[in-house]
Amino acid sequence: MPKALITGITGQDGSYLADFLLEQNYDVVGVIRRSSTGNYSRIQHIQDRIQMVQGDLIDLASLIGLLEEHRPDEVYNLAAQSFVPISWSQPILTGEVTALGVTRMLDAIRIVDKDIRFYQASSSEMFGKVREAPQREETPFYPRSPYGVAKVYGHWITVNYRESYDLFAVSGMLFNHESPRRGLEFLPRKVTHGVARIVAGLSNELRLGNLDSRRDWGYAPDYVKGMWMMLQHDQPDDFVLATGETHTVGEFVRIAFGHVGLDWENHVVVDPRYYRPAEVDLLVGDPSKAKRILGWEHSVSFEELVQLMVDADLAMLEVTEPQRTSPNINW
Ligand code: NAP
Ligand code: G4F
Repeated sequence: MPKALITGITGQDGSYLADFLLEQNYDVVGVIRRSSTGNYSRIQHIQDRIQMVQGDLIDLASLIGLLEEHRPDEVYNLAAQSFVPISWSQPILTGEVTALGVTRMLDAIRIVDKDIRFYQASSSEMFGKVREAPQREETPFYPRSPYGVAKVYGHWITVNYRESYDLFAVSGMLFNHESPRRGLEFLPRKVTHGVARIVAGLSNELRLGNLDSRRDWGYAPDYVKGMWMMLQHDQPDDFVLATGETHTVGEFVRIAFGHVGLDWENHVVVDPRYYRPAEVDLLVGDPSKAKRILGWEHSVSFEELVQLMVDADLAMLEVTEPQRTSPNINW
């Protein structure tokens, strides 16, 4: 049975990757950082099928200890301070975890067992103020946030350890991917959860920032499969995973509200509090290398994604069908 160690297993991607690897009959070890609250809601359903172990990307000794004790075949480094706005208010923490954390894990692998295959969760945020569209593996980076800068470091240190120490280390350059397990602070989930709250009568408005930026949005379970495919390939290499389509935040909002028969303009308030010091205006990826070499493709369209997320949030708030579809609800 192959063994995988996942950092960030309590996050959106870590939880879907654990689901996927269990289906492939992996032994899954999930790294949890010490917390007084212990929020494991995304992995509750598989808690008895995975090993949860304590470790932190800030602490090299904890990573070396975990690799020595569990001897994984594959390490998926998904842990990060991943919320872009926080990276301006906590830039050093973001650098410690999202940038230097990658070096700590790579060093732990170099010290303990150079045969461990390593996946780094790189990001389309590295392209930032984009130099070309669509963005591909060779597109030059121009990050626009401390988070993006940290991810550029994580990408290059992964390439560097591959070339310096002959590690099987790969960087997945993933465009935005979403799901009902997405954190509530990210735009897509903020919108779909906000719509469900309005339908449930818990609120009447949704305050958002820039409606004009464009993203290439896909469905998270498709993307975690792509991570695994990269580690099964015979050569370590870097890949873009994306849908190849781009949509504005405004389009996401319109479809989400439209799905429950509401006009977004009656509910959305643009609040400059959510504007960013520097914005990434346009992301659209070219996934053709991943398709050609790995056979990877996305399976859920943009519209399907928005709708499945709204439906999941409605179900979570236990909103019934008549309430959802009736345009005559008195808010
Ligand atoms: P997420 O939901 O924010 O999860 C982040 C995970 O990192 C959580 O499990 C968190 O643990 C853990 N973590 C944070 N700091 C840590 C530390 N110091 N030591 C150990 N673990 C720590 O992120 P996601 O959406 O699943 O994304 C997964 C990875 O892909 C991230 O690296 C992200 O930057 C990258 N990425 C995401 C996207 C996307 O669209 N989702 C696109 C490109 C790249 P707690 O639960 O304890 O907070
Ligand atoms: O959903 P977002 O917060 O995601 P963002 O910044 O694109 O980053 C996500 O995707 C990256 C991959 O490209 C990951 F690396 C990263 O970890 C994260 O998962 O914001 C999307 C867009 C932005 O342009 C933002 O300005 O939505 C805009 N937006 C407008 N109003 C808002 C809001 N974003 C948030 N979070 N909240 C708002 O109220």
